[in-house]
Amino acid sequence: AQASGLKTGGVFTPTKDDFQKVYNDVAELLENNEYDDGSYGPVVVRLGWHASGTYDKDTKTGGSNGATMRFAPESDHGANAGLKTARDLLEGIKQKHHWITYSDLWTLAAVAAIQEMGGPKIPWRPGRKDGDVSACTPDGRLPDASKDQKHIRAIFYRMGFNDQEIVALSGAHALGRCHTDRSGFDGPWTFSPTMLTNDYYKLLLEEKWSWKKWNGPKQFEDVSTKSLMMLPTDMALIKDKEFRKHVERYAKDNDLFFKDFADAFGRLLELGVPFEKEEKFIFKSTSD
Ligand code: ZEM
Repeated sequence: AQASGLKTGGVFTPTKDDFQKVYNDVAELLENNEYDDGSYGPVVVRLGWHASGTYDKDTKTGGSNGATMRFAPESDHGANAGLKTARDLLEGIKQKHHWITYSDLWTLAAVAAIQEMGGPKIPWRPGRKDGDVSACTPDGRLPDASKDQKHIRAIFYRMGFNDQEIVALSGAHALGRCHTDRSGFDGPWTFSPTMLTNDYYKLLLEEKWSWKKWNGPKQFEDVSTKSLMMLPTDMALIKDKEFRKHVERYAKDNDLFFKDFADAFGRLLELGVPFEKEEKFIFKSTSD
């Protein structure tokens, strides 16, 4: 395919249009009635999050730069179970647009998934470089769903996020579901797991939640339909007074959630990346 980037001294320099083409190709792959709830969007968002959420602000290691989840041991970390599905899905895009790095591709794809599932525009910029196996992060940098607010804060403060941003990012659990063969947990958080809305916060506050009686790991189910779930870490957001304040704000105001989610998610995807350019792109969604 003829790309529009100028060739300067034999080096291909992609333009915004080239990245928009990648966006469009990702968007086209997302919907698939054979997979989960009909979209690869949620698992692609999770790939972008787990590629980025390894960042440690003190040692300046981890983060989306490097795309080190391509390699063992990081690909085998328990938290990353199931993300091969998303990496394999995006491999075809990488083969077509060979000039893009995996690390730019995974984060751009997460932006495309959010926008295509009705979420806000996430300004994004290129500049990530792929690393090698030596840059793999140690296991344990991503959150453990069986834990409490103290653990959540330790993990997200290490990335440089505050309480409000933690709650805004957690709204991504409006999307997708837990799989017994990945995390061991089971079920979706909302009734519309392929649409980003503030339903996660509304359900946390409005439903009655009780422990699910089963052989699996400890999780909550909604008393009225028993078809939705919450992780112990999700419930911690309404048990903790400081977190709860923000759950209440986002439950009341979807626009506020979208604005704060876009800011925090955009920042998550950039943690630790040594960008050379300031300019960010806002991609057209297919529904625009
Ligand atoms: Zn999740 N997440 N997450 N998360 N997550 C799962 C699924 C998804 C936690 C967690 O342990 C789990 C954020 C924060 C936190 C998504 C996005 C984001 C699953 C189920 C678990 C267990 C995995 C499975 O079985 O397939 C914990 C403990 C978190 C913080 C305390 C943040 C932040 C996210 C993005 C901004 C998404 C989209 C999914 C659904 C994936 C899918 O395949 O459907």
